[in-house]
Amino acid sequence: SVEDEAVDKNIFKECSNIAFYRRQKQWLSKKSPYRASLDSVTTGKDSTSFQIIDEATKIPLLAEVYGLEGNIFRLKINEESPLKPRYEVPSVLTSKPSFVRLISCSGDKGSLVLADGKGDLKFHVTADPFRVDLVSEEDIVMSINSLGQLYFEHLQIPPKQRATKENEDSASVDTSQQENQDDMGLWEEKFGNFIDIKANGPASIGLDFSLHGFEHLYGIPQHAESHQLKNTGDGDAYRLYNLDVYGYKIHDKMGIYGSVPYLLAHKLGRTVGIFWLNASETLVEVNTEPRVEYTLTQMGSVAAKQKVRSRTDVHWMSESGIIDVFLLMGPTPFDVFKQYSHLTGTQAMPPLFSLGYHQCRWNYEDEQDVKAVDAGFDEHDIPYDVMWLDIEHTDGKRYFTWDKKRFPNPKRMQELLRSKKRKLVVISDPHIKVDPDYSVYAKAKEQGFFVKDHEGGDFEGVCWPGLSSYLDFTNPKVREWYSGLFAFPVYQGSTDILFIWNDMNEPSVFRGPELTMQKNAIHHGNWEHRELHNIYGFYQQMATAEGLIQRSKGKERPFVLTRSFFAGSQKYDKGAVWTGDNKSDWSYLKISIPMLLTLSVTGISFCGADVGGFVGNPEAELLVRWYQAGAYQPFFRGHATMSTKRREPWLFGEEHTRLIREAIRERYALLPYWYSLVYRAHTTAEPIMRPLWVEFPNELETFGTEDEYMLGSALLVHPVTEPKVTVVDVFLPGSDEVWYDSKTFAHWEGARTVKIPVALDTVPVFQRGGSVVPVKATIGKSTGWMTESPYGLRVALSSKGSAVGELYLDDGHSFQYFHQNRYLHRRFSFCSGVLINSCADERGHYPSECVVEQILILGLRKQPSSVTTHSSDGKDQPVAFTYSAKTSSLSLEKLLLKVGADWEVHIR
Ligand code: NBV
Repeated sequence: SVEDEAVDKNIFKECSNIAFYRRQKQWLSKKSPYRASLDSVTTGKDSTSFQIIDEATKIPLLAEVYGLEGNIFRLKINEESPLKPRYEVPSVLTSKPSFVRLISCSGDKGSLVLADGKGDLKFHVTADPFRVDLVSEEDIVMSINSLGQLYFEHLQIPPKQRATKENEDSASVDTSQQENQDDMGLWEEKFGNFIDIKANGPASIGLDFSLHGFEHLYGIPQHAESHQLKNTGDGDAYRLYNLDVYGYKIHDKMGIYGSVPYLLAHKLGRTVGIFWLNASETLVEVNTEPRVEYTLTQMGSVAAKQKVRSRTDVHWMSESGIIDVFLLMGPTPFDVFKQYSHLTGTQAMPPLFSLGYHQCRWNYEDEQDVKAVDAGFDEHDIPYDVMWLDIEHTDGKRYFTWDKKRFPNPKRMQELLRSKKRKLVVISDPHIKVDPDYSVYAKAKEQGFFVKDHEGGDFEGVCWPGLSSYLDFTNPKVREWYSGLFAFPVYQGSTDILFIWNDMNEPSVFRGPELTMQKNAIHHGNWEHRELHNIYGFYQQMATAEGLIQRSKGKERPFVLTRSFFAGSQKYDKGAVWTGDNKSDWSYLKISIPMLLTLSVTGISFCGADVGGFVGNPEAELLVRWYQAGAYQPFFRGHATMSTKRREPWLFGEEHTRLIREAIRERYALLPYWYSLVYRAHTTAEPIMRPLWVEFPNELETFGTEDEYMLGSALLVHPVTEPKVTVVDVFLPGSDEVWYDSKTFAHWEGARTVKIPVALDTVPVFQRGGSVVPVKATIGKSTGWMTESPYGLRVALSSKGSAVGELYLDDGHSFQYFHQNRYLHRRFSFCSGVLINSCADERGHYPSECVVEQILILGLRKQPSSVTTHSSDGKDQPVAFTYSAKTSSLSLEKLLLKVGADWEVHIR
């Protein structure tokens, strides 16, 4: 059956099949030849540069060091005078990183010390052998090239040309290279039946980073692996190479759909980040030495204190491009998130509907099917926001068209959805059917908008439509043209409730090497595909999002789901990333948590996994558990592949329908909290889903936790990911914390593991003492349906009897929150028996008629004698209340307190 289908490892490369990996490994057995020439130091406006000389060949590299606002260093190393320019990744960095002037403050000859203005961070360059130490208050946080793994292949004239030109001169170099060519893959590289001919020859780069005192590293998605990075053994590096891997294997370091070449390291007292800006195939080795002798050779003083500490070495290797690395010096996890967002942007603010539940399947067959599924949700009283159509909705996989038989009247279908304030998402892939009668193909062909093969013709590969060409989204002109295809008059049958899904954009090419595009295909600017493979999908999503913005004349926020992504996708996507073709198996439900946590800490907050599992048929229990978990993950979509049985939420008997309904309804109840979290991700780069170590950075026990996580700072979620369990062990962190079971209201002090009994209707979610979570008190058909519905506040008191929280709201769909400050940002605080609703941001204004109708206070030790509300016009009103001594909870109902007004509730 499909479930048992294993990933064919012959299709995909292992490290040993990768020539640049073999070359670097072989070379590293030798002594590092690099010396920095500090006589060559020059100080420019923004950067300081010097040469790095290869002692063997004497060919210089040029190093540039930049200081960036907010504890960031950037180190660029390139050839000083390459034969031709090497690829530098465009479009990822935010337009204006602000520079800080680095001051050189070195005494001795063999080193150079650069400091930022504040002087507590130093960039210490040792000349021979070349090495960098990043020092904070006399403590070496990180060293670069201390293992001598700096590696740089200089561009060369192809051997054939060289042989004819400078016969004698080059003879010695050439013969050795030609002899070795087969297994070293310098000018060509074989894999299976594929031969990669390399017009530019070898161009690989590499560098090592030693993180002193660090044992916990995270990041470099995408892999179906644990959240904490594992040590990589021989031939087992983390691979960053965007690939379409159907039913990918879990606990594997092979590359899947997207890449973010960025990792974080955390230890008590400091978090740092390393962002390796390179879009070619990249490998990362990680190796932790638990206890190593530690000597501070140059820095002196503190050495005595720390003789032994752990260290993790990270070795980055890329096939081509330049070394361009950003060192984010923290010191806290939230500082690092901010630093990374200065470089690559924050999560775009998605429309509210996209935080609702999405119903997808490959495929909803026709308009009738869509109508019936839509009605099914209403019949079963299950809210949902978005209906999805996969590739079969098109006329022969020609995107931007409709299959006339199945969907004769797409606008009528969208009007039905609109009447319930719901939306439609349709798929649009990057491959374009070779068909001169298909206008998208004809126009792209005519204008030369396809990726070219190495001979200069349009690249052709096989995908869903049969023979296809691939739009070259790296070309700004192609993006502009593609964006225009989403204009309402151009995209026949589309309306403003239609949004887009970009799939297969690694890109997936059925008969290509590793199911992707040949590396020697040619892009705009004459760049080979190998230089930019990992950023191809990023560009499609960027163009799609731009198209949706433009069709609304700049007014509406887009939503675009993408399968492939790169560093910075969060800023263009205005939508989500999902984890591709997972399986209907408990192990895939379980691994969805670490996979999403990893995306979250690398800037991609709006992410999710196919609920139910894409491949295979989940049993009812698994499906229920998956809905319960998915309801607490940012992008919440049920999806299934073609050959699976139908699995709409009501097909598994009444009891299971009830459980799924409850899970989805709880998601809708929590939407105000979700939306406020998204706003935070958007404005201050705080991830929505947070690994425990982020919220509890001083507690070692949290550093490896990945079966539970924080949703924002208020909720701890521990999804049940195993069958037939009756009890789960939940770790509640923080010795000063109190935690409340969000259903039973039972409470515990933190820094302990508690055994929570679970039935099939239990979702272990705990509210942190000291928090206020805004909710919706009544649930409707869809988020749009609920705009006016009243709010509730769930207040959980800390051990000191206080709590704070916030609510962000706006129209949920336009850019007016941004251009006209049309939003409300409220702050709720509880202290000494008084709950206060006040303004959190005076700039925002939004006319909301909504009221807070319910308030629940957990952790109130004694029954109040009176509860009164005070409004800003001075009116006091007594309020009826219910107090439960058993659960120490107070509940206020039927209130009419305007959400946007200042008021107080006094509890005496
Ligand atoms: O378009 C069909 C599927 C889609 O449903 C799925 O979500 C994607 O990940 N798509 C892959 C292509 C084919 C998968 C076998």
